Amino acid sequence: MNDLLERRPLTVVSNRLPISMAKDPEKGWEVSPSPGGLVTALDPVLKRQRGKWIGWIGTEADDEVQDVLARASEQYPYDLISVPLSEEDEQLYYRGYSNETVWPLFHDLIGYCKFERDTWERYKAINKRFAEYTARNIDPESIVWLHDYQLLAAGSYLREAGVSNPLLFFLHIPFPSPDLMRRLPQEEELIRSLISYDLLGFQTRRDRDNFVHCVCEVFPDIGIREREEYTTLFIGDRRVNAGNWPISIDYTEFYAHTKSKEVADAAWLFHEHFPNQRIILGIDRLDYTKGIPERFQAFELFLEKYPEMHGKVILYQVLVPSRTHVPDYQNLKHLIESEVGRINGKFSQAQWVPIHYAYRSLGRMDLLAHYRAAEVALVTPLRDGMNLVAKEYCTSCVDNRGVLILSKFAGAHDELGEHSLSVNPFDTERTADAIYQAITMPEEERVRRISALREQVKNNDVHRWVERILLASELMTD
Ligand code: GDG
Repeated sequence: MNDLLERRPLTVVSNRLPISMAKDPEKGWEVSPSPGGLVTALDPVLKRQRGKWIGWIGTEADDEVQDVLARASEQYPYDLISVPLSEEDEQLYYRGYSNETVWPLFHDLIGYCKFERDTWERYKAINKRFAEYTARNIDPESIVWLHDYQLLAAGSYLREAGVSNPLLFFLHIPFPSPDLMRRLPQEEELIRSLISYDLLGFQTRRDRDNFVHCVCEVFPDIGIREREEYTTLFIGDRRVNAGNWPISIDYTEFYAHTKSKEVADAAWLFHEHFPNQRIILGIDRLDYTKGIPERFQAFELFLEKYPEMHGKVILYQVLVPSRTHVPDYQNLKHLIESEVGRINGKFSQAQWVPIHYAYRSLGRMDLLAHYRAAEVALVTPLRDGMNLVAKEYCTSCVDNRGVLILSKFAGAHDELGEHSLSVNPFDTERTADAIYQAITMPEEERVRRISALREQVKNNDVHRWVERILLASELMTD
């Protein structure tokens, strides 16, 4: 890491703090790391860097909760500052506008979008609250780095609160095309807020270009300068930079842990439950963007087209519970479970059940063991900002046997598309054939592809991601 960056404090602001709390009736409050891609990516970085993380703890923060949080913070090498949210705030700002308006719209799934005034009003109010807590807690010289779709409106409020620090924003999900963005009644307010940041980071070149085009729709007379690394927009007296920096994982840590004896043993044990069968793995948060029903249809067609595979291949699908209060997610869970039952009912034999389904979060060691034991990973989202599971799987194939089947609509496809089996998840037939190709792929081709994929992740790990973004911010503020 560059010296300049090491010296500069960093404040990260995101909807959730990197820990969450739950009250056990017997043991009292328990604190645990929060699940999800953002924490996976930023935790190793903030552990090295001085600074603060500002966010919501995930529950109503009374005095007792604040005490537990203060004690938990002592164990962290950086400060944790909680922004309080009430039950109603959570309902309207988080479950409402963030997850029922922005999330589906930005993933091109407009059919799931709800456009409601009260959720928008609360979204603005909470973004303002995040901005105020940030303004109160930052050091004058610190870089302030906000994250993700829950805080699109915070930029304007930060500037209104007098914050003149360099402001960075990273969007973890895709940025929609102008055609889609135009449907959002609050398009102009959100774009105005986003241009309050000095530097905006996106996962892919397409997201960066979509953002630039959307800004041009709202401000037709702006100046634009294109550079390889980022685009600079000149809007009145403001200069706003937008780049694409794909997020990644802590490759070295991930690889070393997966190679360990304990993971090797756990992987062996896991595989022993399915003797003489090849394991195809799916690991996803339960979300309609991840394309699970479509994946099951492709697997079903694979079983229909290639009956010689019966008894030899299983699909092991882990679904991590997510947004369990949102009706669309509850409906999706029911649909998935009925599909598992239907497909298993159609094909199962005495010694073989084709789909194994686990609805829970795996412990870290089990997660790595699943990756290591699987001969194929099916990563087939309908749309995804990046998809860290794809990168984790490639890294975990320490025995060089894995094949990655990857959706064209995952951000990770820009980096991993060439050496994976690239599929359109809406194309059931070709996805089914890709499963067959993966299972029957000659050893030499598997090794060549997975080695190239691992190398790609190794050379572009999460430390490089952070360095590139912070370096870009330094170049622009000097
Ligand atoms: C958002 C964007 C973007 C999953 N199951 C278990 C488990 N996980 C961990 C994985 C991975 C993370 O959760 C999931 O990351 P993804 O990137 O796949 O997906 P999102 O949560 O939707 O993340 C996404 C990301 O932000 C980062 O920018 O890539 O596009 O949607 O790290 O390992 N972890 C454990 N048990 C599980 O069962 N311990």
